[in-house]
Amino acid sequence: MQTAIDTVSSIAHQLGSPHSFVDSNEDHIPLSSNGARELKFPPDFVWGTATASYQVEGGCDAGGRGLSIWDTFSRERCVDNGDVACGHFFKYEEDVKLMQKLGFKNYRLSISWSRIQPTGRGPINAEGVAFYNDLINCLLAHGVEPLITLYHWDLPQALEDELGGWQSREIAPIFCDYARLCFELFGDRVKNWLTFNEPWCVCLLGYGTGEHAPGITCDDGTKVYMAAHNVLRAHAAAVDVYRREYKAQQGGVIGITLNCNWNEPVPDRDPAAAQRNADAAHRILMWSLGWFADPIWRGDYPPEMRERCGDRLPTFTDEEKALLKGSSDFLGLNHYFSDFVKDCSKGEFVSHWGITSKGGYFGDMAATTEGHPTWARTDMGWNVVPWGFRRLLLWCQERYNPPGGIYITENGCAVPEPTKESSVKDTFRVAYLTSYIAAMHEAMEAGADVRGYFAWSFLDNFEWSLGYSKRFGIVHVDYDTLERTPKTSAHWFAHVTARNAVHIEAGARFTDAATALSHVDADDVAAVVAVAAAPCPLAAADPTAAATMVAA
Ligand code: PNW
Repeated sequence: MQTAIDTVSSIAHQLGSPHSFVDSNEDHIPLSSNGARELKFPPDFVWGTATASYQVEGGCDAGGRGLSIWDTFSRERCVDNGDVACGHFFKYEEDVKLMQKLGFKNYRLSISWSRIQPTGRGPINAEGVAFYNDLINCLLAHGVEPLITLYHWDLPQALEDELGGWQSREIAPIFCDYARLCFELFGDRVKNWLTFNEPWCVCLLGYGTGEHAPGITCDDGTKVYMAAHNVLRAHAAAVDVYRREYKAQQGGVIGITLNCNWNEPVPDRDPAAAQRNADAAHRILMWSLGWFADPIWRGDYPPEMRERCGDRLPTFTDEEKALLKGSSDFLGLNHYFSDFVKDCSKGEFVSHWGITSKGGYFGDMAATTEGHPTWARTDMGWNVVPWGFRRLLLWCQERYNPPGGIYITENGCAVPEPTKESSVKDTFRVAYLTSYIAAMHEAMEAGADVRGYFAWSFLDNFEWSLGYSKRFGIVHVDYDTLERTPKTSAHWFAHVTARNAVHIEAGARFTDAATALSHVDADDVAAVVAVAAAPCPLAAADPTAAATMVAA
């Protein structure tokens, strides 16, 4: 039988028609007598939930914290800001107790750099240090293991003002000093580190489309590529410091988290057109994941980027390349959705605000994405395509084969939840998470070395330029009272993590969650999962995925 990895590696070249290949690793999935399946995970599999400092903490002016670029950007240019957010800065103890109650044993959080160093370098803010000490101690006391992201987008404003933020080469050693400080202060207790969250967003949305802080737009792509270059240099330098100065004594691991969607070429009966779409899909993977992952796992930028960007893509010195290669103990991966891809000589991107960008980064990538009319979409407009997750994982495994495995550091969905009542009965989210976890399980059966999964997000929170309108939490937050209420998905996820398995009802298919779930009583989690079994419209687009998701 052809393995799934073989299948994935050849997808790009084989997809002349969507029906041109079949692989059935459904053989591996144990079926109970009634056709229900229990997908078990390895005993040491890591389950957790995630948040980020600016999205949940609030207390922006409390405890001596300095301004970050997100304070400035959101106050000046967005409808909402993170001044209060979930008030986690004040309510962290309650939050940690809730994690313990739900049995969530791992928690991914980020440190607000300007709480530790209000101007990004120099003086240390003792109150900020005390907050993270208290939070870390509280987590450990409640049996929750922290995974800490050093940079989840909230750059101290002073570094943007004084240097131009990630545009400046000088920022790498400054970030490195901040990282050293965190290892020094917290590394006796924190054993799991991430340098950066999603450099793609930092660079492209921050210094290209301008829809994220610091809100800089740049049409020729130069700023985007320069920011990425400096993020990579900063990442490598910080990992080097951890390994040389702290690892032996503290014994932790350190890596990076990258975001990537799956990009499926639009099939075409004309082999030349099919090939063009396959090349375009490959380019999107290179311009999103490969941009960062290639330097780290293969030693330099993808050759396709060098070819098309020329001098606008900066070059690494031999020393930098050596420092970068192997500079992540594992691959942290954030994944949310998939698209179909077509070749397009004028790459174009429409942002959350409806701003269209062309040229530069998008022109270099020369690809355009579209959904499939039958796909369910989340409140972000993101396509629900579990089989895309499976393919992405196998693709990552094949291209990078990361020695420390892959950790899913974010996966989840925003759901329209206009009232608390509708929010806590989040059947759509349960179906989304079930289907994505099942797809991840399939990828693991087929050879992807996935070792952990963190649901985004523990709490409803500040969704960046979209403010509080998008709810990603498995715990509802009432923004008037800051009251927390676990949603159906939180109870369901607690069940998954406790059993280290996900239960799939007989006949369940995971594609058209939206229509299928509208009439379900959300209190009945089993029914929710079962009803995710509506007729599978995706069968038309991907018979392979449909076949593997359906019990006999
Ligand atoms: C991530 N995309 O952002 C961030 O790490 C989180 O802070 C955020 O809340 C979450 O995902 C949901 O948005 C992303 O366009 C932003 O592919 C954009 C994309 C992916 C992730």
